[in-house]
Amino acid sequence: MSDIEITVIGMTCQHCVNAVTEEVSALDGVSAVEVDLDSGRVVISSHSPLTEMQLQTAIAEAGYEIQSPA
Ligand SMILES: [Cu+2]
Repeated sequence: MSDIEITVIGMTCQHCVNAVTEEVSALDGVSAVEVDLDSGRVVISSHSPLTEMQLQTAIAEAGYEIQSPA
């Protein structure tokens, strides 16, 4: 179990938060996703390690961008 923290650019409302949460939650091993709308900070709890590529793809699927890589 590990926690990964990333910063996502472009989220403006609860809908954005939901979209990011949904995409990241769908990744293998992810047990929890916590999104702070104001700071753009996303904390991901995962049972298996996630690659930067996986995260980038998930965030892009949701329509946003990672500012600082994990
Ligand atoms: Cu939104």
